Amino acid sequence: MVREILVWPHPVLKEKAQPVHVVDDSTRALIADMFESMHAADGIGLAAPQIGVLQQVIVLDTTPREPESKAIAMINPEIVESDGEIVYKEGCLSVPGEAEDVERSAKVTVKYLDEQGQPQTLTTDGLLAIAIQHETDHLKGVLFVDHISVLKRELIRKRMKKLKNSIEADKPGAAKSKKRSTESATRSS
Ligand code: GNR
Ligand code: NI
Repeated sequence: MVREILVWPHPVLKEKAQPVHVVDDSTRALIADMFESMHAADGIGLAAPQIGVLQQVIVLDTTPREPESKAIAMINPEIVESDGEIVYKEGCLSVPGEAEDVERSAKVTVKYLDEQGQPQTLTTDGLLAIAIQHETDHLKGVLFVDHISVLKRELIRKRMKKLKNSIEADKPGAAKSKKRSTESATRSS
């Protein structure tokens, strides 16, 4: 089932996710929903808090268009080693339409449980390493906007407010709020 992705600054996105104690069918159902929601939104990663679930679960697929897509699910992921630096223009499904340079480690080693509850270790670099850091940040209540300047963050906050107002104005039976959203859009631009 495709789930709704929360948009920053939704309060749940700032919360810490809890570790998964038992990997069972409910965990695997959550992972299936996360893959479906990520692919529907054209993302390369998704963390459970983005669909309102405060559990330490992330999914990744940095090559969704390739026939041999390397889709990975990680439960309780922990970065145990980091090396080097890389700057990359990051986006986030919870901050739609925005992208900013973020500095990350170039190479990471991550320990996690797979969908069978088996412990795994992966060392990787490139976009996958960036995505792993982006997703593990989500589990700590941290978004890419927390890595950029206050000025840029506050500009994005204003644009997210406008976006929220315009979405609410488009909902059925919200004819009155449409006028308000136009006013606030005018004020803040
Ligand atoms: O789809 C996504 N693209 C992306 C691009 C650069 C760096 C990180 C990402 S992750 C993002 C999906 C998302 O929001 N995951 O939490
Ligand atoms: Ni994100």
